[in-house]
Amino acid sequence: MKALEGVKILDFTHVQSGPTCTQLLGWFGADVIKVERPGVGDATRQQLVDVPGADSLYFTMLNHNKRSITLNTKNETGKEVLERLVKECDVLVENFAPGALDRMGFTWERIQELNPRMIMASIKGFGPGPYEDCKVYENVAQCTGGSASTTGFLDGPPTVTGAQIGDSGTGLHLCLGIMTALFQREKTGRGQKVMAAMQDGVLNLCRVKLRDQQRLAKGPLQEYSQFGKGIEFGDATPRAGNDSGGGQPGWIVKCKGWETDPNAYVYFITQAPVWDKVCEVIGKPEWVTDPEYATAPARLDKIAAIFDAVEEWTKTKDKFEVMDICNPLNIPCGPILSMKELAEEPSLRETGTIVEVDHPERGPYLSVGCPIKLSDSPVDVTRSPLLGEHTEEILTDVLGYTGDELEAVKVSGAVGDMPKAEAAE
Ligand code: CAO
Repeated sequence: MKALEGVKILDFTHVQSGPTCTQLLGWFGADVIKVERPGVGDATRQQLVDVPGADSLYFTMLNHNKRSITLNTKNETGKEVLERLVKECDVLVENFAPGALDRMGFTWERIQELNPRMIMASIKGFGPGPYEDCKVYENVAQCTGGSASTTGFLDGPPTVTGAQIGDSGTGLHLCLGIMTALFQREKTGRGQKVMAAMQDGVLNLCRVKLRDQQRLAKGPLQEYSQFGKGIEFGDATPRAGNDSGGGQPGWIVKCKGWETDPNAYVYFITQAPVWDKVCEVIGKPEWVTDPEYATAPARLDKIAAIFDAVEEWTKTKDKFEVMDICNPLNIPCGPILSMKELAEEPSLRETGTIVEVDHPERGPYLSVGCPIKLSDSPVDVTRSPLLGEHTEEILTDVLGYTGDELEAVKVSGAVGDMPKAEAAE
């Protein structure tokens, strides 16, 4: 039995943000019914194609454990089918551009009329305010949510990060909102609207940078290496390169092989309680007692110089040797792992964090499995559906269409071709 067994999700999501949310719900055991436009489907099916004619990795890696129904929701019969789905499901999840669902005729009021228990969960780029009507993609959210202005090096431009904090991050936020609303519905019997704006999600993940913005009003940020270099602070939280910026200084330093390997680096943290061990390891035992270095406050204006010394040592070891030496001494450090190394890491395969999935059109591929592990609700990752693969199954098994009624839907143009699962295999 899975945690969300019996919960039906009407999945109106596309691209990345919404699909990450409904994929999680599917992994927790919900029945996720993905509604797609006939003949077209989620645009990502045909984006970044690496195997001609097959669904892209972009799509397959975001849409595991879902069923696909093709439905033209602007066609009258299509609207009727959608109404039946709204009555049948527990949660509607969507990340259309603002107003698209209303234009289809499915306002929040109408949805409540059809099903007062319905939880309607939306991702939008912005919350209410001057930008609420804008269409938004990942990097727009990173830039408007405070991440880009605080990422990168002091002397370089604002920088976006590879972690999809705008899309996948907001998908996670929405998923938590949905679970909370389902929990409240247990007591009230009522559904509610759940909204996660991408700007808000990114800002939430940049919380510590708003902390620093306020600290800046009281004086320079001493934990930023900019302070030790004597570079003046402006009036906004600066980009801090690889500074930890927190209570324990850290930096990315070179390891053996850095001249040819772009990932021969390690993140090294000079954890205060083990400062004596750090000094011994890097060959600076005199710093243990030298008053200029012995205490954390005394070291604050020397962060860059300290990491130069750390690097002199790390350059003599490879990144895994650094970890092997430092971990037993409780010196936190992390090798910079490439995607290639992560894809090949056996321990991640064993925990199901990296999974190999088979697909009838493209063959086996790697994906990131569920990063959240529940001891009583294990995850089985199943491949993403082909476009409309479950249309007939959903019309009959979920909505109870039979005979002439089913035929009428088929000839109405409301649904697309209906490939059978066996044919797909
Ligand atoms: N049948 C018929 N019509 C359908 C349909 C279906 N099954 N599914 C969708 N459509 C229609 C919608 O009704 C909409 O039509 P109208 O504009 O005429 O009302 C249309 O398809 C396109 O929807 P869209 O505007 O959401 O799509 P887009 O590609 O133009 O924009 C995006 C994409 C992501 C920018 C936009 O959806 C958005 O801003 N979403 C919210 C923020 C978000 O999630 N962004 C992250 C995306 S991941 O990087």
